[in-house]
This record gives sequence, structure tokens and C-alpha cells, in this order.
Amino acid sequence: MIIKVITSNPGKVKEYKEALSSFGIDIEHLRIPYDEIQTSELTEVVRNGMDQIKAKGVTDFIIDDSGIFIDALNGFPGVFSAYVQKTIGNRGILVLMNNEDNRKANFQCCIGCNLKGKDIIVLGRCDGSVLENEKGNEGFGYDPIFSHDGKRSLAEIPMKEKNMISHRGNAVKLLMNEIKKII
Ligand code: ITT
Repeated sequence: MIIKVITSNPGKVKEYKEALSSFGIDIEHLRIPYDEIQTSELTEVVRNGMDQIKAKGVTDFIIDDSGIFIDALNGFPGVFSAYVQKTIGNRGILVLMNNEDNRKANFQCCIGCNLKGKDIIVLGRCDGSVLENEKGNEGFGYDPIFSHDGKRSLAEIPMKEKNMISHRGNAVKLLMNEIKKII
């Protein structure tokens, strides 16, 4: 089975390729632009994005909207994570977190999957913390400043290991439970 992964983010493509191959699913990467509506819910962004893509006649695909939610910043940047990464980046987040004792944060990944005429939406989560400094060269985006175990950043662990514990890896597990019901 082949599923189209629609994203502008090459880091996500690599992770889906690895995570889905263990379930015998191949991916085809497509870049199809769609608007991300302004809302506080990742699931709403995904639901609306799926409708836009289906309206173009595309089927059997995955889209993914993810974000980091930092407790001390009342969940910021959350759904604005892409914009914040592009503007102030990881360094800017570390500045906002300067002298902050509560480093708790969670990463969330919402996958919208259209398969065999059905829509599936799942939300995976990874709890952890914002590190004091950027660490590691693996991964992408916020990986150098987010840690799931309080020690290593997600950019310091191999992708296979990241997929075992990450928001995206957890979302893929939930997705596969649903896919098994329809194939
Ligand atoms: P698409 O919407 O085209 O898929 P994007 O990079 O804009 O790509 P998101 O809006 O989902 O994707 O991502 C929000 C931000 O969070 C963006 O800066 C990503 O690089 C970052 N991000 C997403 N998943 C991540 C992960 O697993 N680890 C670290 N950063 C991540």
C-alpha cells in the first residue's frame, strides 16, 4: 500500500518513511499547498486542510500539523509553532524561557489521513521539557531544545528512537490501529 505524504517539511517525510515502512506501507511525498486556518486546535487545522486537498481530487493521503506547547508560556507557540520557528527560532524560545524554572512542555502531532474513502484524524503527544541550550544535530525544528527524558534532546537520538517515543510516532501508532479496521 502507498500513502501520499503531503508536507513541505523534509524532516517529516523521513520520519513517515521510517515509521510506516515497519507497517509495510510505502510513501509518496507530495508538496500540495493548503491554507492553515487560524484556530487554537491542531485537529481543526487538519480537518480543514483535508477538505482543501480532497477538493483538488487527491485521495489516500496524510497531512500533519504539529506544535510544541510550553506550560510556562501558557501553551505558546502551539498552533503557531511554524511561524515562531521561522521568526524567533529556538534561540528566541530559549530567551523567552530564560530564568524560568517550569520547563515542562509537550509536543503534539495531529495526523489527518484519507484512505479508501474514509477520513481518520488522530492526535499523538510526547511530554517532556524545554532544555536550557540547543543540543544535537539530528531531527529538525524544535528537536534541539526539546527533551522527552530530561537529558537528551530529540536532536541527540537516532530517528528510529525518536519515532518510538515522539508525538509523531505515537500518532502513527494510533493511525495504524484505525487503518487496520478499514483494510
Ligand atoms: P507542513 O505544514 O508543510 O507539513 P511545517 O514545517 O509547516 O510543514 P507544522 O506546521 O506541523 O509543519 O510544524 C510546526 C513547527 O513545528 C515547524 O517549525 C516544524 O519544523 C516544527 N516541528 C514539527 N514537528 C516537529 C518535530 O517532530 N520535531 C521538532 N520540530 C517539529
